[in-house]
Amino acid sequence: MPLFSHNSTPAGPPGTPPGQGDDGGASTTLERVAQKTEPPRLFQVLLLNDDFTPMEFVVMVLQEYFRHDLDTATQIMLKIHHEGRGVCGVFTKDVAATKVEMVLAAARRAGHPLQCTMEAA
Ligand code: TYC
Repeated sequence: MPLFSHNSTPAGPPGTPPGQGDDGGASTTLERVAQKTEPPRLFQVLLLNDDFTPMEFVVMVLQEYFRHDLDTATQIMLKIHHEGRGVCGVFTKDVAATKVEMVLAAARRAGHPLQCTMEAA
């Protein structure tokens, strides 16, 4: 959707108000067109519990990839440990997908089976 719609013929010199150009009576009018931009859809990034990934590694992931402080990261990790899954953060689709890939890559590099996924918020 364009920012402006305009009807016919050029305007007058710079600074000439719309519709008052020396255009032989044919005027140009700029109208504001209502913008319809939907807010981006948001996605939760989740970590899943397992029996093998060390708690310290999960806390490190929550600090390094989701910028949580140590206390918050520890609380989220314990919630996942007890409830099976937990939200690391909420992001636009591309950012969420990148976080998932980075966490999975870090877990595989370290030899841990940690699972990370995303779902519509
Ligand atoms: N359950 C794991 C353990 O006891 C810790 C853990 C927490 C693993 C959160 C994954 O997403 C996870 N070592």
